[in-house]
Amino acid sequence: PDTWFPTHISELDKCTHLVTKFEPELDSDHPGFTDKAYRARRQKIADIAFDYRHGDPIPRVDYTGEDIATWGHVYRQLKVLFPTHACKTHRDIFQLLEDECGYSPDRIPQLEDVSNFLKRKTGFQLRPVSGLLSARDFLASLAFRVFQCTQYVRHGSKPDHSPEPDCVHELLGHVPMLADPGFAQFSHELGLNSLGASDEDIEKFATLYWFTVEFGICKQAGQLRAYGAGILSSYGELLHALGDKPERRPFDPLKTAVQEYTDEDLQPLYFVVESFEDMMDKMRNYSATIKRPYEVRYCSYTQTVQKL
Ligand code: H2B
Ligand code: FE
Repeated sequence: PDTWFPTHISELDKCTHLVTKFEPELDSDHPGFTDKAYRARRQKIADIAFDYRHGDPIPRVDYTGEDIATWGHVYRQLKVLFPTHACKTHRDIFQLLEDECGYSPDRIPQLEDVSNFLKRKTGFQLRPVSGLLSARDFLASLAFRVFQCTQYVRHGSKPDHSPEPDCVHELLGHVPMLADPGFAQFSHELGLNSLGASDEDIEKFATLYWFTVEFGICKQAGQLRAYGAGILSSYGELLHALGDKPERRPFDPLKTAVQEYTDEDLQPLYFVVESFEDMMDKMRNYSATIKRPYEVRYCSYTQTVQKL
């Protein structure tokens, strides 16, 4: 039996299956579990995502002083490290985001504005999501150049680490990379290759995504630099990843795809690529070997996937 997948961008309205393990309502270890006001705020932001339909402008959020303080704290710390720790693509586009898209430590950018910025740069757009999404739905949306993006801010009592994705992670880690044409094309192709794939292959794509887009390290002029969004959005992880504690191995898709990983703490293991281009080449070669029920072709005029 074939696995259903979206063939038009509007069908992403059906690709909203959440993985709820980290949510503050359900997880008594969540730093916001006992904070009623935080949970109410989170619920209001979650409702934006539940009510959202393809084509809507993304509603704006009135962030609280606490949210903005958390954002500013992370932002200021990271900015000090980016010049020596972030890859060139991230550095260049981060500057552009400050110049053209209102990025600053004093204000949390609105997803609608960032989405419009990305549309101009690479044709990517954001759509709000209320939490961690299933890997299948998340990857499928990339096929349509849509990045499902959380809109809430992590709890203020633990500004330096969040086990769940939040908009600090998305806006400081992912968005700069998605504004790079080469990386956007790569993400789009990865999404297309995931459509209709078996559960086993989705699991492998998710693991590869983890060790590249989330926690990847590349070489640049003989030095190690972070290009993964999970590293680039955490001061502690950024210092740790390029320091001498963790293990670093050369990226090899066949091996990396089956490597176990933790999403609770600093990574003990990273995979290093010779360059950004090297990572994308290797991933493309890997994807070409994955069996799928259909070949697919994307038409950008109609935002439609054709089954061949
Ligand atoms: N969901 C959300 N909301 N943001 C992500 O960055 C994300 C996700 N990443 N679901 C996905 C899973 C990724 O780790 C892979 C594809 O599983
Ligand atoms: Fe992420």
